Amino acid sequence: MATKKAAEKSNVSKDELLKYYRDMLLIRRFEEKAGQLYGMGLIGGFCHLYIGQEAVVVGLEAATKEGDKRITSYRDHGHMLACGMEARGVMAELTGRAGGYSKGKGGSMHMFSKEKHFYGGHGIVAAQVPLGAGLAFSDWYKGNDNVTFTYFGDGAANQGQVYETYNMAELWGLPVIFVIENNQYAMGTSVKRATKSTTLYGRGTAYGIPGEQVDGMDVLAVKEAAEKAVAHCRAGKGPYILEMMTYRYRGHSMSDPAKYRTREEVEKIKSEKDCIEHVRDLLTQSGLASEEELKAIDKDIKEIVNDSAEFAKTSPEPDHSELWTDIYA
Ligand SMILES: Cc1ncc(C[n+]2csc(CCOP(=O)(O)OP(=O)(O)O)c2C)c(N)n1
Ligand SMILES: [Mg+2]
Repeated sequence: MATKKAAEKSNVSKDELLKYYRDMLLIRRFEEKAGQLYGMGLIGGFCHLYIGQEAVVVGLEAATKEGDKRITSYRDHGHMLACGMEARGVMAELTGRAGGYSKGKGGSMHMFSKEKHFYGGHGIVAAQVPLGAGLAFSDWYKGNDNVTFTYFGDGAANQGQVYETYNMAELWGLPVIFVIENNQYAMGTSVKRATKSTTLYGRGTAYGIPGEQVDGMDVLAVKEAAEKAVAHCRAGKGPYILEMMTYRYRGHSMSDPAKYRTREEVEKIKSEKDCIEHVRDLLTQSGLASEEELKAIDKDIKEIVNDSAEFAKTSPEPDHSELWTDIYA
């Protein structure tokens, strides 16, 4: 497992660390705001927050280039923000407004951006896995060196379609990185209650796909592993599996009785492993950034998030005429 120590040794600049700090903080504050708006009744339907897991998507995005694609599950707001989609458009979609990425008709789990190569947002567990291989197939077919990042959870990793996809992806040498976000739980079921085969990345061995487990709370370790996986894919060597060991701080969705784990378990991870605190410590303890510099970033992020919430509250609801657009009849 790539460790924090190993990552700290890697040569990382102040600018790079500040970027990770900023990008992770944007996701955290955005999600906290989404949770508030949900509580106020301004967001309806399902809403799955990404709080705690920010280092995974930010570290992986650091290894991407223009043209790379990403696809994920319903826990998707962080992935959108990390690939550069606008906070306003994401928040307004959550509140079901016309200014949202799907014109207010999709909601939390159904947003896309062709421009940023973000292909959703999928509510059916593991459905995005074969779709991700399909996206990778399109690049393989065109003969370019783009890579598709296909994210799914530890629970999704027990779905049959994942293994059919592994087989075909390796057989055809598709440029896809399977990112397992192992946050230890699938709704209320812990990994250990769901399987005896708990090293999820190792299941690729049966299909000839290499993989590794990574400290997903450490953005530098994530980035390092991502670069290795990306190089493998771009070199035409086929798929790669990255199992990110991470943790979600909030409930599975906004309605979660949270009876399957103790408050102490959550607090322990928050105090010992938090991904944002880790980068903050790296910056301040090394003297690379001052408290003032970080405070200025915090303020900036707060403004972006407040602005997105204001936009999401004031953008109009979709016009009735929109009922008949963007549908297959
Ligand atoms: C095919 C299918 N089965 C069941 C569900 C209900 N369901 C929604 S999320 C979820 C848990 C998935 O957990 P995991 O893959 O670990 O992702 P996480 O929520 O932890 O990000 C389940 C069982 C579903 N949406 N689709
Ligand atoms: Mg999970």
